[in-house]
Amino acid sequence: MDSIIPPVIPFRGFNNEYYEARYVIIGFPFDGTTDYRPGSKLAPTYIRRISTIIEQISCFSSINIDSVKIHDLGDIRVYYDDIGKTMGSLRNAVKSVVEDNKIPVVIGGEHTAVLPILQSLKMKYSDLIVVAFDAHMDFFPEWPPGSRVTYATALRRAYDILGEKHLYIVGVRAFNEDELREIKQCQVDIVYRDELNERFDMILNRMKGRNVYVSIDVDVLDPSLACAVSHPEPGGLTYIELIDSIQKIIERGNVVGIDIVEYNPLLDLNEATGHVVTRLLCDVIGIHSRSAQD
Ligand SMILES: [Mn+2]
Repeated sequence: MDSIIPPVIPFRGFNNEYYEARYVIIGFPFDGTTDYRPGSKLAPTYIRRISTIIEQISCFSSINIDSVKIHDLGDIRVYYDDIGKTMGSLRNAVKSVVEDNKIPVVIGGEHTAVLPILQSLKMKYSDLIVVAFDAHMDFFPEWPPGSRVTYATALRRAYDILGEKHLYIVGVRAFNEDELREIKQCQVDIVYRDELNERFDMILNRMKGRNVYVSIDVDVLDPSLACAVSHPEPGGLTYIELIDSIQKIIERGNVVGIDIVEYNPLLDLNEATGHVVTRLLCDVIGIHSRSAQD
């Protein structure tokens, strides 16, 4: 695939063969619509490097990440003068991974990644449910005015693809009147940060036996542990709250794809956020692989 650039250092520093892999990592080094603090395009490179030095096992998954069959495909090629072509590269990469019955794990880059990912997943899983963990709604109909495909419209466009009652946005704690108005006209379930305990469990019942995609915007975490994002919001989820929530989804639904987006290494002076994000990636893959073994 000439729309893919193989990794210089693959995830964990070594690569399993594609044919034997259950999980396929795809980097999306793109932050071209980010108007405030760009830098998330560097995340795939940083995460790969940090992944080579972190411990094999954490107590949250109890899985040795090196025992999981992961193939790192590399980064999709980005065309800064052609967002459509850039999205097409990611769409094609995800499509072939899904057709080969593997789980795509996309490392952003900005949250616009969900569009091409969901377009591909919908072809195979027509009744797909999406759970997006995000401090924000990303639900502007257009932002900036006239622009339909940007980081601020990402989940609004996801809704276009998914239709009513198939999108859940969890951990929200900051939004704009325009988004609120739009949300009220759409059948989207928002689990505000302060409702995580009561409402989230209710929503989990609807995941039972369904195909689910999990999108993790790093800004859903509290800035005290993940401040290297373009729009940090206080009062976020703890690491354990996020891991617990994802684990509950994995226990009930059939998770068919994952992304982790919006980590910005340029804001990560001590690389603390990078370590949290890389651990999160290993834990989520570990928990998912454990559930398949049980
Ligand atoms: Mn987001």
